[in-house]
Order: sequence, then structure tokens, then C-alpha cells
Amino acid sequence: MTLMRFPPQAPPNDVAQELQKTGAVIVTSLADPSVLSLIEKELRPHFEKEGEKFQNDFNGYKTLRLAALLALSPTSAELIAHPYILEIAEQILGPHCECFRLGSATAIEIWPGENAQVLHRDDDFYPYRVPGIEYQIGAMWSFNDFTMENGATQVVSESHWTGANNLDVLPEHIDVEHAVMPIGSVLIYFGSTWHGGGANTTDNPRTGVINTYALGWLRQEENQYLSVPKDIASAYPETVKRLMGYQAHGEYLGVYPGDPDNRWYEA
Ligand SMILES: O=C(O)CCC(=O)C(=O)O
Repeated sequence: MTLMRFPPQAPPNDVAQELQKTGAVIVTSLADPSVLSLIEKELRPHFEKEGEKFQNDFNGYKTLRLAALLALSPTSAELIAHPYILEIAEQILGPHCECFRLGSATAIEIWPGENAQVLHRDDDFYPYRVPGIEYQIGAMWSFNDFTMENGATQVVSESHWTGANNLDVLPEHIDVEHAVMPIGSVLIYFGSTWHGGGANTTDNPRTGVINTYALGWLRQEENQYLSVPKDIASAYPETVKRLMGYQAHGEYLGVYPGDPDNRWYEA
């Protein structure tokens, strides 16, 4: 199976249908380049100051990472609430929850000499699966061209939980594709699709941002209430605040006495 690439004009419905089938798709050149360069500018000092904080056996020792991007880069909200991605999330997750939420927002810069990351499923931290339901989608945005050589994300197509070939355990020999894509593109994949960062054998870093979205009745991967200071959170538009979790899921889940109608409350 080959990772399907769609142009930015492709109807989200077509992309969502392919995603259901293969567990991963690419939409090329979807991001506004000026948005990417602003985010990059906002993140750079943080990469320099604390990018090594998350280095470990899983993330690698030549990879810089930043978490909870809404605390660090106001412009990252443009990608987090990108209408195209939200439409796809609505189609995939919408039928199984009242509202979906941001799971995590992470910047990943793979530096020269980094090894390929171990293949994994992002949603394995949820201890049980529900038949026929995907819990999460991820959107990996390329901030420079992703190539075979510089660490384009590795993906195992059709390995997702709701796919025809659901792979609970990855066989030793498996076809792995690379999300080779130009700057500003996005790899959209399920939380249950096996994938991992690629090895970087070039002389330059590969930079990307992954935002995940999960069913609203699941606990969020990143705690947005603690990660994003209140004054920063409250300045975001309503859509972003809702994605962060500043709303109840239906009438009874995540309710807040300060908002007795359980509609939504200000950050
Ligand atoms: O950097 C990448 O391409 C993917 C990283 C990843 O899958 C992860 O850290 O969970």
C-alpha cells in the first residue's frame, strides 16, 4: 500500500475516507508558509533553551522536543485549529463523542545522526480498545521538506485498529513507508497506526509539529489546564479554548460548578 497524497484542494471527505482505509494519508502544501515561519520563530528560543529536556531512549538523544505548544507559540493555534484538520477529526471522531479535544501539541526536531525511532502506536496509553472505534488522530506538519534521508516519519499503512489488517503486534519484517512531503504538508494518521520518526543521515535538522486530537470522553495526553498559563489560555479564540478542554463533554462529564449550565466556561 502506498501512502496517498492529496492536494490541498481535495475535499476533506475524500481524505477521511482514505484515512479510514489505510490509517495514514498526506495532504501536501496545506499550511500557510507565513504561519509556519512565525511558529518557527516563536519556538526557536525554546528549542535552544529546553529542547533537550525530553531526550530519552524512546525520543532519541539527537532530537529536540517541545511540548504543550500553546504555552510557547501563540501562532501554533493556527495549525491546531486548522479548519481542514478539524473537519477530518469531526468526520472520524465526531460520530463517537460529543466533542473531541486536543490530546497533545509537540514540536520535534530530528538532528543529524539521529537513529530511527522505534515504531509504536500513539494511543497505546489507553488501556482498552473499543471495537470499531479509533480514539485519536495525529497531524504531523512538515516545517521543512521531509525526505527519506532527513527523517521523514515512518508509517505502516493499514496497521490501524479499525483497518482490515489491524496489527496488535508488529511482525519482525514489515513494509515501512516514509512520509516524504514538501514543507507545509501534513501527515494525518490514526493513534493506532504504527509509525515513528525516521533516521536523519543528512547535515540538517528535520523539523515538524504533531498535534493530536482524541475523543472527548478520554483523558487528554497533555494536561492543557496546567501546561498553558491561564492568561495565555484565555487569549485564544473560543475554538482553541474548546479544543484545550474548556468545555464539558455533554451534560455530565468534565463539568464545572462555575458554569452550572455545563455549556462552556472561560479559561
Ligand atoms: O518525529 C516523527 O516523525 C514522529 C515522532 C513520533 O512518532 C513520536 O514521537 O511519537
